[in-house]
Amino acid sequence: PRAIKLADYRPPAYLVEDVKLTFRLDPKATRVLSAIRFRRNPEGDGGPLRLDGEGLRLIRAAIDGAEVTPKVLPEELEIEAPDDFLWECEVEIAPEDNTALEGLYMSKGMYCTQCEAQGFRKITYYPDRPDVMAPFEVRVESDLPVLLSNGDKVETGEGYAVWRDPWKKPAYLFALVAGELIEVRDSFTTSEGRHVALSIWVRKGDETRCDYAMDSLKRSMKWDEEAYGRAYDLDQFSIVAVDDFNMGAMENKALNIFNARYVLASPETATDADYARIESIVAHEYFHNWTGNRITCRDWFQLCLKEGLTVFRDQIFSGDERSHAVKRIEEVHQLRARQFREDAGPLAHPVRPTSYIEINNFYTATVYEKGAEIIGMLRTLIGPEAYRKGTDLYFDRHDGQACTIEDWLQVFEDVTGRDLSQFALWYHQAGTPRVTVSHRIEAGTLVLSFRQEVPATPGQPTKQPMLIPIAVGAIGRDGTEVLPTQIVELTEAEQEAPFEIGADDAVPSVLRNFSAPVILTQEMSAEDRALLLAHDTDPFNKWEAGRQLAKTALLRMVTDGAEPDAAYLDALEPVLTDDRLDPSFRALVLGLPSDDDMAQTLADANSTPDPEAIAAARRRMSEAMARRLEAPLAELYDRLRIEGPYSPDAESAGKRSLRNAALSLLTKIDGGERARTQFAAADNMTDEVAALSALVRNGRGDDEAQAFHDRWKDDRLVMDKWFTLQVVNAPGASGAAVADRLTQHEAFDWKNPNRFRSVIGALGANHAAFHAADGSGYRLVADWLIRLDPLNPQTTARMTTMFETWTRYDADRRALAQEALERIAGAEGLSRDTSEMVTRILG
Ligand code: DPP
Ligand code: ZN
Repeated sequence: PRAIKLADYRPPAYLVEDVKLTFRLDPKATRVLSAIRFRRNPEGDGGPLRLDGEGLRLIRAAIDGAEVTPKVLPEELEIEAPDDFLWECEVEIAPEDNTALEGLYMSKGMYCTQCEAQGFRKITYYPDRPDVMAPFEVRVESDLPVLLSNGDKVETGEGYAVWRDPWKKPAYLFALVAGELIEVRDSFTTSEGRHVALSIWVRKGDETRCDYAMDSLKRSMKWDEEAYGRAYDLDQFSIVAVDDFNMGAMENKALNIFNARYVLASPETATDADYARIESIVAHEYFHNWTGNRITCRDWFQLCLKEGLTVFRDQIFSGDERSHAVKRIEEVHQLRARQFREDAGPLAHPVRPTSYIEINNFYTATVYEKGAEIIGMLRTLIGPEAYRKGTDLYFDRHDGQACTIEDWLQVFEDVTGRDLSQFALWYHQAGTPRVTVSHRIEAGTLVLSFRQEVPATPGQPTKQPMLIPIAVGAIGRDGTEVLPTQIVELTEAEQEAPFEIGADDAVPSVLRNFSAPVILTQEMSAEDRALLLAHDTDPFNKWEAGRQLAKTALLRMVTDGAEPDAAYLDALEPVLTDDRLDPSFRALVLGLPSDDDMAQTLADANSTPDPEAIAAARRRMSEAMARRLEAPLAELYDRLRIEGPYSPDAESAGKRSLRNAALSLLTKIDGGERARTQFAAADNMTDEVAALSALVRNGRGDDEAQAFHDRWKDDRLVMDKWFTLQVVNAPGASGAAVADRLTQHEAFDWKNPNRFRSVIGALGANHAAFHAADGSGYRLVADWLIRLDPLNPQTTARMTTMFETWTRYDADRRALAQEALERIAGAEGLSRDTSEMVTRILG
């Protein structure tokens, strides 16, 4: 397969004036009739009309009413055409046979679509590229009661409905839904006085679980008006929940389609984490209405233009709704776990890639999360007011256009007069920058010395120094802040920054609030870290100090067989018992770095990680924490019990998270008594799952797992949790056997992406199990990926990333992983998606 290159971008030969579609729905033989007005693009190359199309049966085609016979190739159609004409075409497709879940497909009797990035070409012939934007009118014909498409409904009658979307949009934002759906209704009046009907469409029985998504939607609409001055622009906005969905959700204009797990929630069935994710994903997709839909991407290399920005927007929204400090720690935790890992391995790529074989493989942590970090750094560098001026200008200047990263950066250059060319390297250079800092204090001046280096990544052997905003402060020996937060702009490979602190001793607090996505190396004594853990005014660095202490202690346990560090355990107690601190923050401080994080840290230090030794060290450390902190943990566990009905608000969720963190530790030493009691009495899924997970982790949860199964066997979303938690928490290397056994369970519907991920994907989250010395984890995952690929290439390809760290490990494991990867690579008829991924991972 051919690589697509950014450098080869050419404007489209034809533009589309408007689109009329008619769908005659049928599971095996849906007819799609299109009437499209084309006009030659003066900026195009003057070539013939070329339309993308895949797996379509062409019934007939006409130009200005005269039947034509185009040249039909497997992935496109070509024909000589006049400069301005009406294209009419009829094709047949079979949604029921569409197991790839791209284009028009069926999920439990319901028709739905997923067109990003290139699914529309599986629906009809079209210039399926984001820089071709047009208004759509869609007529859906079917006996099903609910027929939906983008925009506002303009006509409806027996067996049909007509929808019109007046806003120009690219085909990837097209959507259609038809089925027996229940509507949950609400409304919102915009700041411009527009009355918007809001609907969430679900399957019967799910209508009681939509309140939180609806509430999140209304809060998002209001927030975007206040934070960005963006109001909604149609009279109708819908969300549809679908059980079979490859991704999280999709921002189709006025008709968002969601993986059901990110819509449906009730206290009995959803955890606090589920509620928080629903809130952020509803917001994310809604925010795309302006950042993605009204202004879209010129080509798919610019994906971060809409995704990085929209992730940044949903992050700040969630922080505003909950707690910025806690949210930031969670974001960084995710960033390190997913994006740093990606950036450190064979799949590293720039936030704006320059080449791809299958664009679906670039919906990555780098494009999304690092893309969001870039926006955050930009705002830090220019300040919130200039940032808002810049986004206002962006919306003014580019509304209705398909844009590039250059367009985005230009508005900020224009409002600030700043040259952002060095900053732009964040989009072009892959790899996580390493920043090393040391300090000295001379006559009341703190001098920080920085060094930066960006490691080589595939295709990019050498790098230039980046513009890195580093937030710094300092804490005096007595615990008071002697330097409030300042921003240092690193631009050179080596650089010094002096600060008057009026003291001769202080501990610098560097990279506050994680102001840049870098790996920071700072030699620091355990005493100094303990001082920051106790006194840093920056909540992120307060947490980070504890994490660094934990990491150092764990590393010594793994490499030197040391005992759990008593000083670390001592330093935890005052934080744990400080009731002025947010309970959810304290819960995060109790969390140890993940096994995968420890493995990467060892690999970075050129040492070979031993998954069993890492898991054993963590277990011993947790047990030591439980013993050392037993009294305060038990006290908190009793005191934080919430009386009265469940509420998903941040404060209650914070109490539950600290209480359940305490439970997790106490279960190591109390024989499982508290967890069993909590499990039996729980009136909400957060407490139920926490108790069961704690038991399973300690090999004590068999009866409870069975009880959970019997209670929830008819609830698909809760059953996903049941599968996942058994795999993730399986002790030692037993996880692969547990996963293998679960794949034989009658409820393991492997063709459903959520269920597949709940077992096979979950194994990737159990480090010791996936990397079991006998290769059983690698083999099991390879077997299942080979099985899924012919049906669903996109989900298969995504899950190959479980292997992206394979070169970190010892020769025996490497050989086993390579064997598994080569077996996937050699599978007959392997999809383009999976083939590209496996090739890159093998290197
Ligand atoms: N554009 C979609 C999203 O990120 C892709 N899943 O919201
Ligand atoms: Zn998005």
